[in-house]
Amino acid sequence: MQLPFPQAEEPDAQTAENGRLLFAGPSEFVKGVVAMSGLPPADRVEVCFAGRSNVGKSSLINALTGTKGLARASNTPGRTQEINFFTQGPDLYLVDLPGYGYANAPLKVVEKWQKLLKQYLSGRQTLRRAFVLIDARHGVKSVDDEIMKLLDSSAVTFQCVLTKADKVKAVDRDKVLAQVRGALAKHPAAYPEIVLTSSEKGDGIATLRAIINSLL
Ligand SMILES: Nc1nc2c(ncn2[C@@H]2O[C@H](COP(=O)(O)OP(=O)(O)OP(=O)(O)O)[C@@H](O)[C@H]2O)c(=O)[nH]1
Ligand SMILES: [Mg+2]
Repeated sequence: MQLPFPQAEEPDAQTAENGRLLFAGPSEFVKGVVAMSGLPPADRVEVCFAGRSNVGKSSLINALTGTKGLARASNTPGRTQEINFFTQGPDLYLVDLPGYGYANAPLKVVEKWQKLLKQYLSGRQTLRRAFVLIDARHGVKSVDDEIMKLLDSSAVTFQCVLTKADKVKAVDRDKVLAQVRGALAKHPAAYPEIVLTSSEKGDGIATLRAIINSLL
């Protein structure tokens, strides 16, 4: 029986190669945006990486692009405070979003990010897919569910990416996968495949590259 929300299959050799080639090209930081008025022109396909603080958004962008210091990754939750735009070749923007669900910052600041995040997720014409990152140890939390609802109502297709797969044992991972599948089933905008990744070990990176390439 096919499970709902199966794990994405590994790409065949040609598809994987196309994905590799896309990310073999240069990636460059474009700008960090703090207001909708600052967004770069919507002149290419865009994918974004959303998720709770510290889930591994910036690390995943670094792993995809093979550029360690491109997106700033850190031990301090709430590190990425702007919407950061990166180009990957001439046809694609990778967008690193500020984490949500981080309470340990001044309320005013948190509210400002959340507002911008919501405006961006619901109002960007060229946003082709949102990757919603979920820690493979923790599963979907209520803040994730809220973001998923927002994406449903904005009709932005989102795909769930489990992060830090290297930190979880197989049995625990399967429990979390079941929880994630149950949560995704409630969201019409959820793309029906999950990608399991480790930015540390490289798991799932070739698969994700191929998926992103397929959106161009
Ligand atoms: N073991 C392991 N650690 C990871 C992985 N991905 C990220 N981390 C660690 O998790 C921490 C947070 O990673 P970031 O990439 O900064 O997370 P973020 O989602 O961008 O965080 P904010 O910008 O604060 O929202 C860092 O210490 C990373 O080294 C992974 O695949 N495996
Ligand atoms: Mg970050």
